[in-house]
Amino acid sequence: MNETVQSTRRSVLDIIANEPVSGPELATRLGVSRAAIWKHVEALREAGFEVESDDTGYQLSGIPDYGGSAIEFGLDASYDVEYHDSIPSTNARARELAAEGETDVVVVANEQTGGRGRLDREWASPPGGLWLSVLCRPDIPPAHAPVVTLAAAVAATETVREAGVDARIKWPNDLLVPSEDGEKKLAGILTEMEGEADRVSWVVVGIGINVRAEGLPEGATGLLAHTDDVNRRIFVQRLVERFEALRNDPERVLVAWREQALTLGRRVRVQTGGGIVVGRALDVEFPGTLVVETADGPVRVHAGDCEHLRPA
Ligand code: BT5
Repeated sequence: MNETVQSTRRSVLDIIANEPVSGPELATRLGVSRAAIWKHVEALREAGFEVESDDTGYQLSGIPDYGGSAIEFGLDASYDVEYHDSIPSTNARARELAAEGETDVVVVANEQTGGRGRLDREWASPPGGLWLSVLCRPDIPPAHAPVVTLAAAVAATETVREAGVDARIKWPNDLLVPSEDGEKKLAGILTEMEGEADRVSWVVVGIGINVRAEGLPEGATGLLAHTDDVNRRIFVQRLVERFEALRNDPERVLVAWREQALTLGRRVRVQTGGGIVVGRALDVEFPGTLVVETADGPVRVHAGDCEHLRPA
């Protein structure tokens, strides 16, 4: 869909959301023909929106459960949403869009058939989950990019908690739900980017949040194991809105990250490119560095796989 069509369609929905508005009036307000209005309404119906029409005009009476237009409708952030019932990976698709010069797009899928974690690990993405990738072009140096990932982790945690599930962050960006039989992984984040020496060109932040508990590997959990109902449309909207607000406010990201962290104060074992670091996690510093108190003093870890250990 081209941009004008998409934005006109969003405007039609906004106008008919609360009261009936006639075709001619819509046409005048949006500066398009009456035939064009009719086509937009038909397209919206095909996308699952219920639009009533009578003598008083068109009025919105139902929103589809999920899908691109459904997520865009009522989204308070300037992103286009591209939806797929099934796709290999939303990150791979967002990278393609980045290569085409796009920005401010959220790719959402109901199912991924080739979902990926960090270091090319597999990410199980059965139908019904929350699999999405946000493509943006922040004006930051590549070295600051980790803070964008932390922003996504905070946004995801806050949205999950709002949905009634007690998730916390494991450094750098896993969401875990503590339970009697240990801490289970609810969500993961995979950030990919391209940049020049001093500026990021694009960032793709892939967020995977399990909804159902079935079809997941050992040690994983889904939102529905902890709450009765999840409205994925509203969930994605709130998540994207929070992410957008946070990524422009790095100071708040760190403060909020510390508040939501499960890792700080814990004994950890971090597998880094340069070896294993064991000790007590003290703090996270800008742009996302973990400070670990080891037997040889504090060590700063920039990237790695972190494991929470039992207290010594
Ligand atoms: C991550 O990697 O945690 C990042 C996952 C990012 C997934 C999103 S979904 C939307 C977007 N599109 C993509 O293709 N990816 C992103 P990592 O820290 O490397 O963790 C991967 C490990 O988690 C695997 O090796 C498994 O052990 C485990 N795992 C796999 N699928 C899982 C799931 N659905 N829930 C919990 N754990 C899982």
